[in-house]
Amino acid sequence: MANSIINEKNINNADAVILSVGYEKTASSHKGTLAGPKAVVGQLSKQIEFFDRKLKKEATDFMKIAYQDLGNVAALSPEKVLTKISDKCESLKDKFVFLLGGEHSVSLGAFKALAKKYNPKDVTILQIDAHCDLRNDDSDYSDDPTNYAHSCVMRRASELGFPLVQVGIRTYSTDEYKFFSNKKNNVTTFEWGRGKIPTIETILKAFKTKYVYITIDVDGFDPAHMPGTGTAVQGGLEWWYGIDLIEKLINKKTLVGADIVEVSPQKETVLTEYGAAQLCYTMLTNKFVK
Ligand SMILES: [Mn+2]
Repeated sequence: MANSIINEKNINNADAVILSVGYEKTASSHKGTLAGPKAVVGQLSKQIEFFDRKLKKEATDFMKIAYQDLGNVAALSPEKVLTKISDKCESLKDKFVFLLGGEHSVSLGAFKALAKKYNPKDVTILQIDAHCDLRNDDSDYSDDPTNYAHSCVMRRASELGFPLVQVGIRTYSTDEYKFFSNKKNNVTTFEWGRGKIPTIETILKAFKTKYVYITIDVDGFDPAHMPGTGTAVQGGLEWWYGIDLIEKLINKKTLVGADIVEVSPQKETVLTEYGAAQLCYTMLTNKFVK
């Protein structure tokens, strides 16, 4: 077998476990995230250079990464999938779990497991996303409403008690606007467009806890960098701004988990899955470098 960033077969020996969750049941517009995790893992295995240009080290020399697939969960209800994810994360106990979706709703499985391991008030979630995902339910656009849709995931996270820092936001509903404007909900929203783009230092100041979790919906980035996603919105994060933000946050705080969601592979280009693999690699190398 050719070498890969995923370089450890035995989970017990791994620093981190990449957990694949192909799921897209509540996706509202363009489907296709079911194939996301496999495509990202393909890029991680074959395309990512081991030599880290920033660290000037071989990543596979200092970190051991294992891989698990949650299996075929496509037909399950959102509630069942979330329980499965959260049980799986809990069973990986002391391991750093890196979740690959799937639609954004899958992150809630990781949040639920995290809420058992830590006091949610001590873990701030950085959400890079075009959308707030702060809906109470998806009844305004779905005929079969649920509280566990991708557009509700950060509302559920907030209800669990996690402080949220949202970056790249450029579309939201009245209810979402009211929710993040209410100080009691502990949501800091950095919008893109309609004003000046914040400095990275300004964003970092919004993190008041030692522990952080990063959830990246790839539509948070500009579609020029991440075209393959279900609900693309113009004018997102520039690539190196995003990388810089992630690196600085991980170097300042303690990263306790992460996910990348909403990758929907395209026929024309592998740019999105390659970008997602780069983001995954960036988070893991900055977390585990010795
Ligand atoms: Mn999202």
